[in-house]
Amino acid sequence: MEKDNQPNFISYRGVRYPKAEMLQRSREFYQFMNKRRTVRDFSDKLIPEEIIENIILTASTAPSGAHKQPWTFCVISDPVIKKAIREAAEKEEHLNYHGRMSEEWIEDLRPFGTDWQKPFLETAPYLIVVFKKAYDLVKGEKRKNYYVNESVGLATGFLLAAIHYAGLVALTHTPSPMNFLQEILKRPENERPFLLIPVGYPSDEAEVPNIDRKVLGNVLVYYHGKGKEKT
Ligand code: IYR
Repeated sequence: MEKDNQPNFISYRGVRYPKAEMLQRSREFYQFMNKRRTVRDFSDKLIPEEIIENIILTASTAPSGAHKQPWTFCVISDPVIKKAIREAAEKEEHLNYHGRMSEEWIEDLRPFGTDWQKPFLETAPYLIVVFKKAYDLVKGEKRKNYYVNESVGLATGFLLAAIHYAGLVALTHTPSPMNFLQEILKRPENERPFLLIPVGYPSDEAEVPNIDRKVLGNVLVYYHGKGKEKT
């Protein structure tokens, strides 16, 4: 085989810590992440653009199928575009809340106090619209992407963690259907909207639902063999 076809590897030792420090770091990171809450009530206070850029750089470190990084993050601060997005989203949500969603769904949403009105789409200083790229367009030619939903979901998870780490809040908003985002933002045909994420500070009066997370026993199942040693 030609040398050019060989994979190009470089050494990697990772980041390593003594065991006690690992334990402490893992506990502290959990405690920090457990403070993240989805917020729907935003302040209009501005955020430096560099913070948004660092958050998106972090999101873009996520693993992806064949390292294709099949995502685009559109950052909107233009009040005219925010208004257009709000109007289009509210039109769809009005239909959702008045017949398109099942009674069970409406009932499941009751604890969150949501309705068809989405003022945060204009109040939050930035809207980040995550697009997934079903395929890449390289000089007009289609190039396949792999595990696109998994990849973009992972990147969005990293994005939310980075937003929290910066001391900001976000809402993972899913207006449905959301093809209007592709039109308003004039995205190319290979991009499809994935999530709409308002980012900012919580308003001074912000409240969140009084809900708990599942305990470990309800999300973790061990399969220890007989030979398991406690390390
Ligand atoms: N898209 C609607 C409804 C909605 C659906 C789910 I699942 C939520 O967790 C929250 C809301 C809306 O944005 O109101």
